[in-house]
Amino acid sequence: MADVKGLIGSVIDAITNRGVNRRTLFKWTAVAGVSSAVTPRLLAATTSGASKSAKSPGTCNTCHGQVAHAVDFVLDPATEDMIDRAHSLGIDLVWDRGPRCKYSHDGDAGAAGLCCFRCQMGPCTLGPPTAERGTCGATRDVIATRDLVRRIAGGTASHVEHARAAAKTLKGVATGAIRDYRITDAAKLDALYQGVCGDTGAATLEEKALALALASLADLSADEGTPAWLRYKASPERQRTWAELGILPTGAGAEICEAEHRTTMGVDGDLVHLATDGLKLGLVDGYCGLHVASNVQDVLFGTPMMVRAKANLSVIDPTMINVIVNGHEPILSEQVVEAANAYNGLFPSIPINVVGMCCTGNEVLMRRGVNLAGAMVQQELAIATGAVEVMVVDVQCIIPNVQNVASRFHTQVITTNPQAKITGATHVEFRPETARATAQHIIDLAVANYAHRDRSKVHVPAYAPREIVAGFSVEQIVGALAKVNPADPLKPLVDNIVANNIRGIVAIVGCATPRDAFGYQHVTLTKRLLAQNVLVVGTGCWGHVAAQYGFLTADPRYPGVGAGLAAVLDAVARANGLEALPPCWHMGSCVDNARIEDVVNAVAAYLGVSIKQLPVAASAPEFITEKAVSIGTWAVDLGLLTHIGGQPYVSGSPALVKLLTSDVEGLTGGRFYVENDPEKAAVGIVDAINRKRQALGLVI
Ligand code: BF8
Repeated sequence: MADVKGLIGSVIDAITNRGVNRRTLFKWTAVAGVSSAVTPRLLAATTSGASKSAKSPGTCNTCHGQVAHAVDFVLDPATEDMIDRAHSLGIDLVWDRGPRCKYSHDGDAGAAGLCCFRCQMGPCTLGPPTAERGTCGATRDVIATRDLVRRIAGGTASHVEHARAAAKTLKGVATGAIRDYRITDAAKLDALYQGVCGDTGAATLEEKALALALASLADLSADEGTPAWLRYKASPERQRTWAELGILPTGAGAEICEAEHRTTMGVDGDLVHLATDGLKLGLVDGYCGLHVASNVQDVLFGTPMMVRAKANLSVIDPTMINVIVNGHEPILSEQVVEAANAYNGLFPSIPINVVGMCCTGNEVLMRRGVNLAGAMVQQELAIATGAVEVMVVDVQCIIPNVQNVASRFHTQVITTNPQAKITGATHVEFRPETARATAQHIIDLAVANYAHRDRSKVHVPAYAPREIVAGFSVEQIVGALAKVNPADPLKPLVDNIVANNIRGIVAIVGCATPRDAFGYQHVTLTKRLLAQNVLVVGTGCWGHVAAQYGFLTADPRYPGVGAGLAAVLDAVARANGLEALPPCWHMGSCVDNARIEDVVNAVAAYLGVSIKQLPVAASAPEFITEKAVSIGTWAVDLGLLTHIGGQPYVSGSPALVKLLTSDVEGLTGGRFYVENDPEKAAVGIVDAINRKRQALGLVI
């Protein structure tokens, strides 16, 4: 027992002085044979940790008690293997740094949204025992809401910039200024041209592409009228609702600029007025960001159809030259894949293996079947394999520490976007006008860098990747259903929803958090929903987690899937000549959440009801980024129950919490549902779905 006490002492010392993540803590206690009765005490110690402030057991400083932690959950042994490897090399990971972040230990004001940095009179931190108002008199409601609106604006700006890049590329292709891309999906271009532009007399593909590009860019720059993409994509009922609420946006630039202005010191000082601006930004995100980026990329690079691939860190092949494409905009990664294919076509002695991370990984998976290396939180681990010649990145979710890890190996991190550089990384500026040559240059750098690989440092985990099936665009879903009923493709889906073989549809989207065991919340929620016959579709880092766990694997036994849903999946698979479908449908990157709205709109129109009446919900159980916050706001605009696993730094304003989780339902029909425990979240979501079914008169 003395040894155990000593161990506890050293553990607490380590927590106090350095911080420790919970995974490491459980490992230490397991190795030492410490009983489960002792471990909760250590957990409590981690919660009080460096700050020594009392927090209840089961919570921690990193997440301020927002997350119900998994005790021993392992998504994928390849990831665990690489975490051990990185730690053995003394490499800090995203899981390690959070508990040591000073800001996290300063009490809960930051997490509650009550730290204001809007001017130099502060920073003001509200809450007992400090003042109830900031220096300027801003209340906790105003401070928390202003910050939330700024985060929504940040996420919206990210998607709008993504859309701008896609639209400008399409414009260049249409005018001939850009020659390294072409229009790949002419049918989709034609449909979008008709829908977004109306018939403006364009005859050729190029004329239609130019009209679509200009209309898209006009939506970004306008400061009056309603975005053309919103008028085309949103249902008439939603448009009427938003018009009545006064939240129809004008152009993206004007709205984001207005939001920044309203939230600066001394402008908008009313919670409800500020919050409605947040709802408006959600629409900008959806219709000036997500829909534009997703659809224009389909026109340029092709609309995804079912593809097979592999997923986990072991897709990094130590016998090959490995290039990781990481980020979000496939304008770059499409060309890198092309250049690698061209190189491999020369039958070199060591071919190139391109693998994808984050949403860029999802993009090239969906259209090209490129293997998935991992989610955002795994990017350091990928480099720590020591077998990556180049990690080429564009924008968003590229954590700056990748360069720090790369400096321990021969890996070259190559930044490419004029908006995004990382100190120490190689910058190779990428422009669509010279895309092919730049991609070729990047491949040349990778080939040259292979000579610098230190074989003694190579460690690729010896766990076979999962076999996965992805590529579920709307066109693919409708196409697969059409094999069941060619005359009325949506009928099999809607009939099975009505009959309760499919209880409802839940879109699980967004990031994977380092605040808990990797993927635990995604997996737990997905499992529970599948078991209750809920069709789960998803995007983003959920796609990586789902792939690594096996939710994207086509297994004719449909393990863990409710009998009704399994029978539907089986019938659709057989009609398509397939042995099985994956239990979950991976619909792409985060901008591809636009695809999910298209599906939901189609079901609502088929039933003649509003989206808000459907047994449909959204969930981002592990959300991290501002982009996830803006997408979530859009989902609430759409009328969806939107579950999030943790509060978005608003808990310091009970009035704002009430607005977001309750009152807003009376406006849009949607609301946020905050539940940190995925088991409870599954119950809450299914309850909500059942209530919607009852209201529609459907069996439950
Ligand atoms: O846009 S899910 S961590 S990679 S923000 Fe980022 Fe979140 Fe991953 Fe893609 Ni989406």
